[in-house]
Amino acid sequence: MLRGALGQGWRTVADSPPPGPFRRGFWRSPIRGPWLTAVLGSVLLVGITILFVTGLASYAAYNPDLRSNDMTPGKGLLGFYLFDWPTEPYWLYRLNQGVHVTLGIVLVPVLLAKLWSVIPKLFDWPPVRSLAQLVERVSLLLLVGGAIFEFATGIVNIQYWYQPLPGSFYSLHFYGAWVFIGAFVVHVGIRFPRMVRALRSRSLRDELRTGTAATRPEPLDEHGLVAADPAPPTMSRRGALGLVGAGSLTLFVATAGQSLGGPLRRTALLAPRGQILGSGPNGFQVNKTAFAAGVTAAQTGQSWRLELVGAGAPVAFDRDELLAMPQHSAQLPIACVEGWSTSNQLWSGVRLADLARLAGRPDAASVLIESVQRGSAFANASMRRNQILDSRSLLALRVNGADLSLDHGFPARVIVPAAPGVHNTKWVARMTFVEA
Ligand code: HEM
Ligand SMILES: Nc1nc2c(c(=O)[nH]1)N[C@H]1C(S)=C(S)[C@@H](COP(=O)(O)O)O[C@H]1N2
Ligand SMILES: [Mo]
Repeated sequence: MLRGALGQGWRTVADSPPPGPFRRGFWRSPIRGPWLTAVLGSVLLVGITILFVTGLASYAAYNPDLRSNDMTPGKGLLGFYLFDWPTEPYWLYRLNQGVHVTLGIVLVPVLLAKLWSVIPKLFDWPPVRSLAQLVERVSLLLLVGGAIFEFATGIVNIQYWYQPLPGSFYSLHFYGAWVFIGAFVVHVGIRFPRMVRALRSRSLRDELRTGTAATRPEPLDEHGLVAADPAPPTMSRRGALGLVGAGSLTLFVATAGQSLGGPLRRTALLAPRGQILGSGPNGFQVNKTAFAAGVTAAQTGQSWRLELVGAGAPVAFDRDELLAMPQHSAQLPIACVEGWSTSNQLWSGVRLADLARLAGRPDAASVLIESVQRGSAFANASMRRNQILDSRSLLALRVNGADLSLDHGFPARVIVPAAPGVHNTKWVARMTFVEA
């Protein structure tokens, strides 16, 4: 269509690409081709689907419809799928976010290899051939840009490196996910038959038996992935897949321990909260120390009170009064949104349900929990009725048989099964139980 409109001049430009990557002869790898692209693509198809589902679940785990919880208040219709986050199984968030972050990291080599495998398409010449092709190229821009954006923001976030972000991580990563997934669904919809055909064109088992010397290019394809002028092989397809697999495995070993615990904990060298510093009952990960949070001994000392607000006048208790109430225990992990988690810790303290009763709101719809900490979005959180009423939901005073350390939230912190770590507020000062 464009050709017709622009006539002879365009035809000349179209038929003589500028030198370099715009010419087909520039790309000479003999293993680049639809089969390799399809193998990498099918891994990404499964992996990215899991990333998307666990990502959206992670957002739901915030209970963003409760006041003070929502990090992306402008989400509008994109929150259509939200549901009440359960407290059962208690390890749900630990699993969800461990999978999201670990899988995201492990897929990086696969994503890079996939982009390498299709890079000649970036230099397609002429850049615009028809309207349909223009639309497709724009959608590919959203696809590739969206993938790089989601992976980059995710990794920057778990490394606590926010400076390069132009806005709130939560909103960027949330909106980015929807843009990316839109482009991804379109892309998969268009390319799925081609992917299946390419996968069937060669046998994986045979490829894994073929060394470099016997490696031959795939037959020339109409889409221009296969090199027109292939170089002699320097690596087999088996070698390429092995390299990607080894990269992914290395990343797995260097990060997964932060969520799995056990002996892998010590190999989680790339995870900022992977290792355990210190020992004893309070010897498990601290995300933010009291010092870093600006919480002082004066705020948590003798004068500290827990204030309960509900029906009627507020009531206040000091720590000894809380310790004199019925004490309950629960084995629960801390599971951070950034993917790291502790193994189960034995927490003990007062049930949130008992505090709701003391506040005169045994049937509260939600509770707003506020910390003595000032000036941080992590200093408060809201919990929903199902979370208040779970018998394992505690205002913890002790952990593993000892008083909470200051860094773990002394005098009192919240712990709720299956809730994201960020809602397990430390140094709690006030709880406001509300009816609706
Ligand atoms: C296909 C790629 C990805 C998609 C579609 C995706 C999607 C999502 C979504 C929708 C959320 C919830 C956003 C929110 O809480 O506001 C989320 C949260 C998160 N994602 Fe991803 N994600 C992807 C890749 C990654 C990667 C590669 C990492 C890091 C290795 C990562 C790390 C995180 C973290 C740490 C959170 C929790 C954020 C928080 O609430 O604090 N994501 N993801
Ligand atoms: N007041 C307050 N509570 C807080 C935080 C905080 O910064 N301030 N961090 C939260 C986050 S993000 C996590 S993952 C957990 C970590 O708890 P821990 O440091 O005891 O392991 O505490 C949560 N409670
Ligand atoms: Mo966290």
